Amino acid sequence: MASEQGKAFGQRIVTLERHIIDSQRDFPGASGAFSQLLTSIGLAAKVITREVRRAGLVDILGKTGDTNVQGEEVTKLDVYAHQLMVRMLGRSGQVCGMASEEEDIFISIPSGQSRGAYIVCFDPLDGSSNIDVNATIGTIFGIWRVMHREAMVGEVPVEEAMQPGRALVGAGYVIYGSSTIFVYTTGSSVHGFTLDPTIGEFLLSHPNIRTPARGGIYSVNEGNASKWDPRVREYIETLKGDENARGKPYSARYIGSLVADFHRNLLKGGIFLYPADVKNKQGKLRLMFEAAPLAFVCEAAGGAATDGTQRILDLEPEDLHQRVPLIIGSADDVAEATAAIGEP
Ligand code: P6P
Repeated sequence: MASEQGKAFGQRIVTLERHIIDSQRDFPGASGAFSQLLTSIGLAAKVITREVRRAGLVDILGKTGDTNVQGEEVTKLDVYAHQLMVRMLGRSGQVCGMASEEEDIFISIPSGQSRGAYIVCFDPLDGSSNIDVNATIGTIFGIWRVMHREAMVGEVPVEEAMQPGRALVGAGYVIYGSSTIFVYTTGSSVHGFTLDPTIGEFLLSHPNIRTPARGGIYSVNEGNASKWDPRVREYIETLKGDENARGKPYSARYIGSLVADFHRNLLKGGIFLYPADVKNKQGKLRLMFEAAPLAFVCEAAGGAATDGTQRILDLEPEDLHQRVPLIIGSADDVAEATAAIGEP
């Protein structure tokens, strides 16, 4: 019987960089540009991890006193993560334009700078209202290819970023929790890597993540219940009783940090909802920076994501910061929720 240590030595240690390069073989003719871009995001995740882990020790907790384009108070760690992502992506040489949830305008990489054919939309630090209470937060990113190569001559127009989620070539998230996990997909499979801080490497820990077709968890802010459409209230009530597909109540889990709620449900099975309500008629979450990238990951893991009537990945964006109702998670649960809540 192989010893535990022997088994450990026997297990192949796969770093994020190694995995990206190995996966590149699935794309004949790949130039390595996408691999370099993904590696740059991985490096940004390591640096943000360092700052998140020591945020309480240095003066980057708390608010800056500013509000972002979303009208939300900006924390110092938000600003740090945003500036770092802009710098790392800008210097990767693989990006010609980017958009951040923290910046109201599209950022075109100057034509004099080394640029590539990718457009990245990202939420640098999602759930940042949880930073000061040491709750889990995350980074979300989506990678599209520029639609018109001629657009790369000079200023890249924001229209190049206005692509549906189904056009994503890669997407993922980083979750800064009890450990830091980097999850990404190029559309066919989803893989998770846990940061080993002793060697500063992301190591493959969750190969080929598949989300259960049905879960036992629902995640929604029930404090908004009085503002929901009655059909939403009715659907949520069915999850609390025995008259549902499980034949028993679902468990309620809601951290208030999308990446944390999404990641738990992806691994265990479950459904996350941020529906529209009488106050937020388009919901609260952003299509380009949150819903589309996570929907791309979720579908690649066998799950589903809708806005209550249609597939998130089919939504044609009309505004860079547009919000969208989000129902995401286990495919059977999402189908039932959409049927219950969607337009008659
Ligand atoms: P509420 C965090 O501010 C966030 O954007 C997501 O991470 C999270 O899912 C949602 O908002 C929480 O919103 O209204 O429930 O506090």
